[in-house]
Amino acid sequence: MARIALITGATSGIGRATAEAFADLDFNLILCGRRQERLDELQEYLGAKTTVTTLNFDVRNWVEVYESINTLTEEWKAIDILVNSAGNAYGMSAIQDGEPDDWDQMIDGNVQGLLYVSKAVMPGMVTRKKGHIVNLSSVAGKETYPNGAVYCASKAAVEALSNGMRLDLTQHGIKVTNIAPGAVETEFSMVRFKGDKERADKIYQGFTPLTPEDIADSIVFAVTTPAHVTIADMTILAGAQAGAQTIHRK
Ligand code: 8X3
Repeated sequence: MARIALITGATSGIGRATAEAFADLDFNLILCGRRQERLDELQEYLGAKTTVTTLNFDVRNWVEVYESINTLTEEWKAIDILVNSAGNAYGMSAIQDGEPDDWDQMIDGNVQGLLYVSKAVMPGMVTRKKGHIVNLSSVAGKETYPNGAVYCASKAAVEALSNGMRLDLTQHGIKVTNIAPGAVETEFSMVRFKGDKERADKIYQGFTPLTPEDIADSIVFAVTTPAHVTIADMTILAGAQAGAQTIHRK
Protein backbone atom coordinates (compact mmCIF):
# COMPACT_ATOMS: atom_id res chain seq x y z
CA MET A 1 0.00 0.00 0.00
CA ALA A 2 1.27 3.47 -0.86
CA ARG A 3 2.53 5.51 2.06
CA ILE A 4 0.60 8.64 3.01
CA ALA A 5 2.58 11.83 3.60
CA LEU A 6 1.27 15.11 5.00
CA ILE A 7 3.45 18.12 4.16
CA THR A 8 2.97 21.59 5.61
CA GLY A 9 4.26 24.61 3.74
CA ALA A 10 3.78 22.52 0.60
CA THR A 11 3.11 25.41 -1.75
CA SER A 12 6.66 26.70 -1.91
CA GLY A 13 10.33 26.06 -1.34
CA ILE A 14 11.42 22.92 0.46
CA GLY A 15 7.84 21.79 1.12
CA ARG A 16 6.96 21.92 -2.54
CA ALA A 17 10.17 20.18 -3.64
CA THR A 18 9.50 17.45 -1.08
CA ALA A 19 5.97 17.02 -2.43
CA GLU A 20 7.40 16.57 -5.93
CA ALA A 21 10.00 14.07 -4.74
CA PHE A 22 7.41 12.10 -2.78
CA ALA A 23 5.10 12.04 -5.83
CA ASP A 24 7.93 10.38 -7.75
CA LEU A 25 7.98 7.72 -5.01
CA ASP A 26 4.22 7.22 -5.48
CA PHE A 27 3.42 8.37 -1.96
CA ASN A 28 -0.17 9.58 -1.52
CA LEU A 29 0.01 13.24 -0.59
CA ILE A 30 -1.84 15.57 1.75
CA LEU A 31 -0.54 18.98 0.79
CA CYS A 32 -1.15 21.78 3.26
CA GLY A 33 -0.79 25.50 2.84
CA ARG A 34 -2.50 28.84 3.10
CA ARG A 35 -2.69 29.77 -0.58
CA GLN A 36 -5.61 27.93 -2.20
CA GLU A 37 -4.66 28.76 -5.81
CA ARG A 38 -1.19 27.32 -5.27
CA LEU A 39 -2.67 24.22 -3.61
CA ASP A 40 -5.04 23.75 -6.58
CA GLU A 41 -2.22 24.18 -9.07
CA LEU A 42 -0.06 21.69 -7.18
CA GLN A 43 -2.88 19.19 -6.89
CA GLU A 44 -3.41 19.32 -10.63
CA TYR A 45 0.30 19.04 -11.40
CA LEU A 46 1.18 16.25 -8.96
CA GLY A 47 -2.22 14.57 -9.36
CA ALA A 48 -0.92 13.31 -12.73
CA LYS A 49 1.68 11.24 -10.83
CA THR A 50 -0.02 10.18 -7.61
CA THR A 51 -3.11 10.63 -5.44
CA VAL A 52 -3.24 14.09 -3.93
CA THR A 53 -5.55 15.86 -1.53
CA THR A 54 -5.10 19.36 -0.14
CA LEU A 55 -5.88 21.14 3.11
CA ASN A 56 -5.97 24.90 3.48
CA PHE A 57 -5.17 26.05 7.01
CA ASP A 58 -2.89 28.33 8.98
CA VAL A 59 -0.53 26.24 11.15
CA ARG A 60 -0.62 29.03 13.78
CA ASN A 61 -4.30 28.45 14.54
CA TRP A 62 -4.91 25.28 16.59
CA VAL A 63 -8.65 25.14 15.90
CA GLU A 64 -8.08 25.48 12.14
CA VAL A 65 -5.34 22.84 12.22
CA TYR A 66 -7.39 20.37 14.25
CA GLU A 67 -10.64 20.84 12.34
CA SER A 68 -8.95 20.76 8.97
CA ILE A 69 -7.00 17.54 9.62
CA ASN A 70 -10.17 16.01 11.02
CA THR A 71 -11.98 16.53 7.71
CA LEU A 72 -9.74 13.78 6.25
CA THR A 73 -11.37 10.41 5.67
CA GLU A 74 -10.24 7.52 7.92
CA GLU A 75 -8.16 6.23 5.00
CA TRP A 76 -6.31 9.54 4.59
CA LYS A 77 -5.93 9.95 8.35
CA ALA A 78 -3.55 6.95 8.43
CA ILE A 79 -0.61 9.30 7.87
CA ASP A 80 2.78 7.54 7.64
CA ILE A 81 4.98 10.59 7.21
CA LEU A 82 4.56 14.13 8.52
CA VAL A 83 6.89 16.77 7.11
CA ASN A 84 6.75 19.96 9.16
CA SER A 85 8.07 22.36 6.55
CA ALA A 86 5.93 25.45 7.18
CA GLY A 87 7.95 28.29 8.69
CA ASN A 88 9.76 31.45 7.86
CA ALA A 89 11.90 34.36 9.00
CA TYR A 90 10.41 37.84 9.32
CA GLY A 91 12.75 40.78 9.58
CA MET A 92 16.47 40.76 10.33
CA SER A 93 17.76 43.27 12.83
CA ALA A 94 19.44 43.68 16.19
CA ILE A 95 17.12 42.34 18.86
CA GLN A 96 16.55 45.78 20.39
CA ASP A 97 15.21 46.98 17.02
CA GLY A 98 13.05 43.91 16.38
CA GLU A 99 9.31 44.12 15.74
CA PRO A 100 7.10 42.18 18.17
CA ASP A 101 4.78 41.33 15.22
CA ASP A 102 7.71 39.71 13.42
CA TRP A 103 8.65 37.80 16.57
CA ASP A 104 5.09 36.54 16.89
CA GLN A 105 5.05 35.31 13.30
CA MET A 106 8.29 33.38 13.79
CA ILE A 107 7.46 31.89 17.16
CA ASP A 108 3.85 31.14 16.22
CA GLY A 109 4.67 29.70 12.79
CA ASN A 110 7.96 27.91 13.38
CA VAL A 111 7.32 26.60 16.90
CA GLN A 112 3.63 26.66 17.76
CA GLY A 113 2.63 25.67 14.21
CA LEU A 114 4.93 22.66 14.24
CA LEU A 115 3.49 21.64 17.61
CA TYR A 116 -0.13 22.06 16.53
CA VAL A 117 0.17 20.01 13.34
CA SER A 118 2.18 17.34 15.14
CA LYS A 119 -0.44 17.22 17.91
CA ALA A 120 -3.14 16.55 15.31
CA VAL A 121 -1.14 13.73 13.70
CA MET A 122 0.89 12.03 16.48
CA PRO A 123 -1.93 10.23 18.37
CA GLY A 124 -2.90 8.30 15.20
CA MET A 125 0.72 7.32 14.62
CA VAL A 126 0.97 6.11 18.22
CA THR A 127 -2.20 4.01 17.79
CA ARG A 128 -0.93 2.52 14.52
CA LYS A 129 2.53 2.04 16.12
CA LYS A 130 4.31 3.51 13.12
CA GLY A 131 5.15 6.82 11.56
CA HIS A 132 7.92 9.21 10.68
CA ILE A 133 8.07 12.90 11.56
CA VAL A 134 10.49 15.13 9.66
CA ASN A 135 11.02 18.58 11.16
CA LEU A 136 12.59 21.37 9.13
CA SER A 137 15.01 23.15 11.40
CA SER A 138 17.95 25.20 10.11
CA VAL A 139 21.66 25.72 10.61
CA ALA A 140 20.26 28.78 12.44
CA GLY A 141 18.95 26.37 15.08
CA LYS A 142 22.49 25.16 15.72
CA GLU A 143 24.30 28.51 15.76
CA THR A 144 22.93 31.93 16.62
CA TYR A 145 24.03 34.78 14.39
CA PRO A 146 23.84 38.58 14.78
CA ASN A 147 20.50 40.16 13.84
CA GLY A 148 18.80 36.77 13.83
CA ALA A 149 18.20 36.07 17.51
CA VAL A 150 14.49 35.32 17.34
CA TYR A 151 14.61 33.31 14.12
CA CYS A 152 17.58 31.35 15.51
CA ALA A 153 15.69 30.86 18.80
CA SER A 154 12.65 29.52 16.93
CA LYS A 155 14.83 27.03 15.08
CA ALA A 156 16.70 26.09 18.28
CA ALA A 157 13.25 25.25 19.62
CA VAL A 158 12.65 23.01 16.60
CA GLU A 159 15.91 21.21 17.41
CA ALA A 160 14.74 20.66 21.01
CA LEU A 161 11.32 19.50 19.84
CA SER A 162 12.84 17.03 17.39
CA ASN A 163 14.97 15.58 20.19
CA GLY A 164 12.05 15.54 22.62
CA MET A 165 9.72 13.94 20.11
CA ARG A 166 12.28 11.24 19.39
CA LEU A 167 12.65 10.52 23.11
CA ASP A 168 8.89 10.20 23.60
CA LEU A 169 7.87 8.56 20.32
CA THR A 170 10.58 6.00 19.54
CA GLN A 171 8.99 3.52 21.95
CA HIS A 172 5.81 3.79 19.84
CA GLY A 173 7.58 2.85 16.60
CA ILE A 174 7.78 6.43 15.33
CA LYS A 175 10.96 7.87 13.81
CA VAL A 176 11.86 11.54 14.10
CA THR A 177 14.30 13.25 11.75
CA ASN A 178 15.60 16.78 12.18
CA ILE A 179 16.75 18.45 8.96
CA ALA A 180 18.92 21.56 9.27
CA PRO A 181 19.53 23.28 5.93
CA GLY A 182 21.98 26.09 5.34
CA ALA A 183 21.60 28.64 2.54
CA VAL A 184 18.81 27.44 0.28
CA GLU A 185 17.56 29.76 -2.47
CA THR A 186 13.79 29.98 -2.01
CA GLU A 187 11.32 32.76 -1.21
CA PHE A 188 12.88 32.66 2.29
CA SER A 189 14.99 35.83 1.97
CA MET A 190 12.27 37.75 0.11
CA VAL A 191 9.93 37.02 3.03
CA ARG A 192 12.60 37.79 5.62
CA PHE A 193 13.38 41.13 3.95
CA LYS A 194 9.72 41.88 3.28
CA GLY A 195 9.97 42.05 -0.50
CA ASP A 196 13.32 43.90 -0.68
CA LYS A 197 14.63 42.00 -3.70
CA GLU A 198 18.04 43.66 -3.77
CA ARG A 199 18.72 42.67 -0.15
CA ALA A 200 17.33 39.17 -0.73
CA ASP A 201 19.38 38.60 -3.90
CA LYS A 202 22.60 39.59 -2.10
CA ILE A 203 22.26 36.61 0.25
CA TYR A 204 22.82 34.21 -2.65
CA GLN A 205 25.45 36.15 -4.57
CA GLY A 206 28.99 34.90 -5.20
CA PHE A 207 28.38 31.22 -4.51
CA THR A 208 26.04 28.44 -5.54
CA PRO A 209 23.30 28.11 -2.93
CA LEU A 210 21.44 24.93 -2.16
CA THR A 211 18.19 24.30 -4.00
CA PRO A 212 14.97 23.09 -2.38
CA GLU A 213 15.50 19.89 -4.37
CA ASP A 214 18.83 19.29 -2.59
CA ILE A 215 16.99 19.31 0.73
CA ALA A 216 14.16 17.17 -0.64
CA ASP A 217 16.81 14.58 -1.65
CA SER A 218 17.94 14.39 1.99
CA ILE A 219 14.37 14.05 3.21
CA VAL A 220 13.77 11.24 0.72
CA PHE A 221 16.91 9.52 2.00
CA ALA A 222 15.71 9.82 5.60
CA VAL A 223 12.22 8.45 4.95
CA THR A 224 13.34 5.55 2.79
CA THR A 225 15.86 3.98 5.17
CA PRO A 226 14.99 0.47 6.41
CA ALA A 227 12.99 0.07 9.64
CA HIS A 228 16.12 -0.54 11.71
CA VAL A 229 17.71 2.79 10.70
CA THR A 230 16.79 6.24 12.02
CA ILE A 231 18.37 9.33 10.52
CA ALA A 232 18.14 11.51 13.61
CA ASP A 233 19.71 14.69 12.36
CA MET A 234 21.14 16.06 9.13
CA THR A 235 22.82 19.41 8.56
CA ILE A 236 23.06 20.28 4.88
CA LEU A 237 25.23 23.24 3.89
CA ALA A 238 25.99 24.76 0.52
CA GLY A 239 29.33 23.62 -0.90
CA ALA A 240 30.84 27.06 -0.25
CA GLN A 241 29.36 27.29 3.24
CA ALA A 242 31.15 26.36 6.47
CA GLY A 243 28.64 27.77 8.95
CA ALA A 244 25.45 29.81 9.06
CA GLN A 245 27.23 32.99 8.01
CA THR A 246 30.57 31.66 6.91
CA ILE A 247 30.24 31.49 3.15
CA HIS A 248 33.11 31.58 0.70
CA ARG A 249 31.93 34.05 -1.95
CA LYS A 250 33.79 34.72 -5.20
C1 8X3 B 1 17.77 29.53 6.78
C2 8X3 B 1 19.22 29.51 6.94
O1 8X3 B 1 21.12 30.62 8.21
O2 8X3 B 1 20.16 31.80 6.32
O3 8X3 B 1 17.15 28.77 7.76
O4 8X3 B 1 19.03 31.69 8.41
S1 8X3 B 1 19.88 30.98 7.48
